Amino acid sequence: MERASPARPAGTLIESPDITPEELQLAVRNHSMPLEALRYAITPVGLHYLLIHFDIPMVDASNFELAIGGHVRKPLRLTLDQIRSRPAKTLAVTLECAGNGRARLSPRPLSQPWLVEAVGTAEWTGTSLSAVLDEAGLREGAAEVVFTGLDRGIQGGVDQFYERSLSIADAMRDEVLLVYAINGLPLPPQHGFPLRLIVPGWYGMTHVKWLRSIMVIDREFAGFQQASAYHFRTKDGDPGAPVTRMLPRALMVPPGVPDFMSRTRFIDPSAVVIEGRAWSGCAPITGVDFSPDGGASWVAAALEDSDSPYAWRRWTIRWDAARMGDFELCVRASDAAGNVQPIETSWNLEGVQNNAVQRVRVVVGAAEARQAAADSL
Ligand SMILES: Nc1nc2c(c(=O)[nH]1)N[C@H]1C(S)=C(S)[C@@H](COP(=O)(O)O)O[C@H]1N2
Ligand SMILES: [Mo]
Repeated sequence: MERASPARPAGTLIESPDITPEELQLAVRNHSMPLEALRYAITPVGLHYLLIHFDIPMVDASNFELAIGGHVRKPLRLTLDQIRSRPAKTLAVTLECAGNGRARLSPRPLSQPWLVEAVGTAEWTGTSLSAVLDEAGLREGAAEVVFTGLDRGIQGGVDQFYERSLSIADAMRDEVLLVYAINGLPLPPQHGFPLRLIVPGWYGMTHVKWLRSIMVIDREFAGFQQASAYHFRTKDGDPGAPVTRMLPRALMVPPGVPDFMSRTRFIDPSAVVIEGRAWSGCAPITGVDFSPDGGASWVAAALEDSDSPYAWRRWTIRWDAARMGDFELCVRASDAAGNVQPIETSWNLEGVQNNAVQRVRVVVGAAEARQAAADSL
């Protein structure tokens, strides 16, 4: 089904730094994680970022059934109780939206205008997807598994249920879960109640919420969110590379206290410990570097272990903020696959995978200067 496009469809390139009403509309629905929440290893549920393309469906768990079918020997229908009575597994997993960093691009593709904090880490509890697929029995020629949500809307002129696919090999990995709980509580509506997919290491779009069906197909899935969206393309018509696993990123808790409007940070002259978290979906994080001078010089931060290979790692570094003045703090992560966060954004049409380094403006000693000025009156 094709529908008329709105006046400014997603992907329209915006030259102005001003946020449009359409972006504001998305931004108030889909919030990011406040950076101070990087202090928690496990993000409290209400602080975890959210991304919802269409509307949050209201689901009655008492008559919910997940359908598993398509290219399988034995199609299944599972109630929530049946899913919850299967062997359970809990994993701490960091999720990041593929569009994180989009608002920093220039020109900026019209879509959810994330800065840098579209991320969160939760303890997800669910049951193994591969065990369910084994029970259904993949038939000869099975190629991909399609995950369909209950939420419907129009994007790119296409009327669709939100759906994404995985290759059989990716779907059968041990860590891929059908999840019904977050941080020990049933999923709240906004995170996919009653059931969602979790694919550790992959960007957010893969983790289909409000699952209604899992269909095995014998060809490549051509759905909008798979074949059209989520590709790294620099020009129209370019087939592009599909977005899959999260590139490395480190974020810091901005030190000191913020100015209400600009969020510029103010700190007293002293030695401070800067802390943050770093993650990559490609390979383990091997290093985090900190720069107190906008990227002119870098020093290695101390990295802590993480309880889960799929969750971010804490890092700390002491910064001697003895000198009064303006500073631009930067942080950058690298992983064991050789990926290093770039200094500059890598521009693309959808504004995906922009993992350029975080920059935080800090003013040291302004409070003292203000106090001294007040004292001298
Ligand atoms: N059914 C459905 N699943 C979805 C989405 C959606 O709009 N509908 N958004 C995806 C995207 S783009 C992201 S980044 C993650 C966000 O998950 P969260 O809101 O639980 O943080 O959910 C993914 N799963
Ligand atoms: Mo996303």
